[in-house]
Amino acid sequence: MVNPDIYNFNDIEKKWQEYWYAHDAFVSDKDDHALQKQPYYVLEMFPYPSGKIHMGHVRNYTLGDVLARYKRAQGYDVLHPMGWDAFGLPAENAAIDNNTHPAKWTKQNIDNMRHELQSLGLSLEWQRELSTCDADYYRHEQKMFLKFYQSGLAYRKESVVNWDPVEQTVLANEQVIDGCGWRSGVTVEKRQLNQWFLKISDFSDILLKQLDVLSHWPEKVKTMQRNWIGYSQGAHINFQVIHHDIKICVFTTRPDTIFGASFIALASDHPFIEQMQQYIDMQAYDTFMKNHCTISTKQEDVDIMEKHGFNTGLFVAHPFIDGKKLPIYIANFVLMAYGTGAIFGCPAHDQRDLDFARKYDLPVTAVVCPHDQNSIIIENIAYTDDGYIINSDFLNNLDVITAKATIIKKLEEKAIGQSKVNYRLHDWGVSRQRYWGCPIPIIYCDDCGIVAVPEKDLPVILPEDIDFQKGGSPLQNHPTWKYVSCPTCGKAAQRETDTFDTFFESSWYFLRFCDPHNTSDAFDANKVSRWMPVAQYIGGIEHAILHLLYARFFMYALTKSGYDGLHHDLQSEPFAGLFTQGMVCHETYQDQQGTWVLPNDIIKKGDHAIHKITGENITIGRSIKMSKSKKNLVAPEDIIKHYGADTIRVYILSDSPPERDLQWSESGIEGTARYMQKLWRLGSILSQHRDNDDIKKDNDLLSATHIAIKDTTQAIEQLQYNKAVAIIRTLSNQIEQSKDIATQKFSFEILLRLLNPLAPHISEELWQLLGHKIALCFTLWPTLDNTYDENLTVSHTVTIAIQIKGKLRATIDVEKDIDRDELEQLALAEPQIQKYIAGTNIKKIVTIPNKIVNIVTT
Ligand code: ANZ
Ligand code: ZN
Repeated sequence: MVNPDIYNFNDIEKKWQEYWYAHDAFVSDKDDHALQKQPYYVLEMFPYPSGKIHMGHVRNYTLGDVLARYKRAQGYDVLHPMGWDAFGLPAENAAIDNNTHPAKWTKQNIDNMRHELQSLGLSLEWQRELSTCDADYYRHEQKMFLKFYQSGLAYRKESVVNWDPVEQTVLANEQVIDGCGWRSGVTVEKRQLNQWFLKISDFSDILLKQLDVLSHWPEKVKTMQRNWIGYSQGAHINFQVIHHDIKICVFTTRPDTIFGASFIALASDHPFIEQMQQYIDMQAYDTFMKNHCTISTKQEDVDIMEKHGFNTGLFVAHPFIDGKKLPIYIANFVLMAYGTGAIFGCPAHDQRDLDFARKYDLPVTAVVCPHDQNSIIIENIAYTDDGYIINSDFLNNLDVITAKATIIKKLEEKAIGQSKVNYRLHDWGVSRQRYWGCPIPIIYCDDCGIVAVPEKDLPVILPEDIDFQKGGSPLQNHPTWKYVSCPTCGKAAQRETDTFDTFFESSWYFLRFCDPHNTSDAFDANKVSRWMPVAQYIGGIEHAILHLLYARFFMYALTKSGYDGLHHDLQSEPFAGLFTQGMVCHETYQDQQGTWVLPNDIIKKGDHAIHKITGENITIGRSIKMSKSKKNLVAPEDIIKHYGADTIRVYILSDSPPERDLQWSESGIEGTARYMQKLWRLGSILSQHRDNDDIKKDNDLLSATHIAIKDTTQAIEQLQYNKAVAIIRTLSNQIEQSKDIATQKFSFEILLRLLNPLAPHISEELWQLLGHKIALCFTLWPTLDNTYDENLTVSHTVTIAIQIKGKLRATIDVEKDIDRDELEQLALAEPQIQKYIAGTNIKKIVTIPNKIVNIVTT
């Protein structure tokens, strides 16, 4: 007989995890029967195998798991896979620091994290597990790249990289901190390197437009993507350089301000400079470059940077004012990567241009006047609002919009410009000078040039014997790997030694999950078209831009380069639904020296804390995202050992709505642990009543139970899991208070079924204890069998508004049609109301039965 006092989560959780696995409970596409079901693909962003799972993972994967389990119970064939985003820099750093091989380090981490995820009882289909560092995965990626190349979607061009002169290596933007290398600490230089690019810019318009059909995406993510793609409607204008047969093309969103132009500014790496070097003082230019253009090309940095310019001494002619010359500057606030890398400056109506003009003493001519004014004077603030045009010849008196249309027409007539849409989004540079990534399958031959590795020679496998101690690119340094013969002419040639950006792997892993064991192709068209798009994708907001954009781009690019099965109702969108969960936060602790202290190392007494070992006073700081650097970490592993997986799952689901940040607290997890113990007790006691009394006499509990079915279903459908937990907890209280065993048993069984997606182990165990032979993982949701009765959800209670002198102060739920006196007594007893009426006299009470109690006080 079970002991109601001992909830042995360790054994129970292990038992059910083994049961599910042995019974293929979470295997999709299993048989013909499964194929007749509706497919439902739920996916959480796959983890980087850093070594251990953190609370963010627990939250992410639990959220997805509830949905996966719920949808299975709803009769869907659910695809819920897991894999590893296994390439990347940390493995290389670990290799350098600890002298291990990245492959070994990664594999150990994966083994450890798989074990931890399994201990959470996630309903994952481990049979589909994949790891992006396996050649069986990346061989298909190499083929994709070659298809992109054949379709003109991949190309090679020179571009600027961050170069660390000490480490002799290229740095990613994240590795440049305040202009210096993160390891070496020396100033980073810019270098030109040949790199591979993917033509995401070909898809700017569709990637933008299709955001409108993603109705199950958070608005904020769509806004971020829109801004990133950065649509601008404007014009190109060609300016003739005076005394030279050369033109400068600028992109502008304000062609209406052309009469206010006072200079031209070029990006420091604009090709004009090289073309005109014999006419420019290159020594002065070099000095300018050294002083002002070394650091960053990130837009955010550029915006706040002090503006500097270099006067080339050359001029362009103003296209509409005869005899007017505009000086050509090189300016550090103009970026080559945007528009054409050249602008005309109109200081009166652009703040950056105005700052620049004041600094270099350039003319400021206002050409837009506010509608309610006769004139305008510009001091140090540019006027950027609407108005009517002045000082502008044939544009005078037009409003801004009409002036834009007029000037564009004129530019087109004179053949010196045209209207132009510009996108901020530029092509995706995918080359990385790294070892631990997918090799780019290209060979360079002196005679044949760029040669694609023939398909029969794929995959190009990473060599294992690698030396990290030399610095620089390990593949480049490898003594033999890169030397091959040209596949076309047979002459000695060299491999590309760069590897792909790791975003490449995460741009299509969700497709591979549909068909992970396919050896000949990346995926079968029928399989992907059965599963795609992912019905619900769940992950962190930090991936709102790049990862999601690249994954979307891949679907369109693959379709364009001949892959089938990717086109569906939402065109080629990969993720029909997206959910971004909030962060897991914790208080921070510091000792008297200001060193961060782990929560585990302190003892808290009220709002005061001391160090466990030294006894020293600890300062408690505000709750922020759990992070290694602030040491405000709680290890999931420890919590699972101490409280069990179901407890951590229910706690993490119950604390706050999934999209909000969650404040981790010891008392919170303990509260949940007590609740689980209570459930255990209730279930074990009920299981010991083996009488066959089938007549359920507690109508209130019955109706409460049916309402709970209805509300939980709705809450889970809307991913409001915290609400689901609250409903279930309320139901367990109602069960406890009932006196009728038959009803209690019935309700408790329902409770277990509702609880199952959230706390799968304890619910399975108690369900079995209550005598059921078929496990919950194979049991349909209560709304789908004969259990649920909508009629019983019709409420026997009503909500009463309690007013004080006509103002709403509280509401209470009471039995329908209770008598007037009782209702008034209940209203007066409400704690909220007690507060208001304390110290006053009640003059009278006006009551409308089933609706309102209005208390009139003096
Ligand atoms: C003349 C002008 C007059 C402009 C005026 C603005 C106001 P968005 O809206 O972001 O597309 N610009 C163009 N290319 C640039 C580059 N590579 N680096 C820095 N600035 C650049 O901004 C477009 C405007 O930003 C363009 O319109 C151009 O300045 C500037 F009263 O042209 B404007
Ligand atoms: Zn050749």
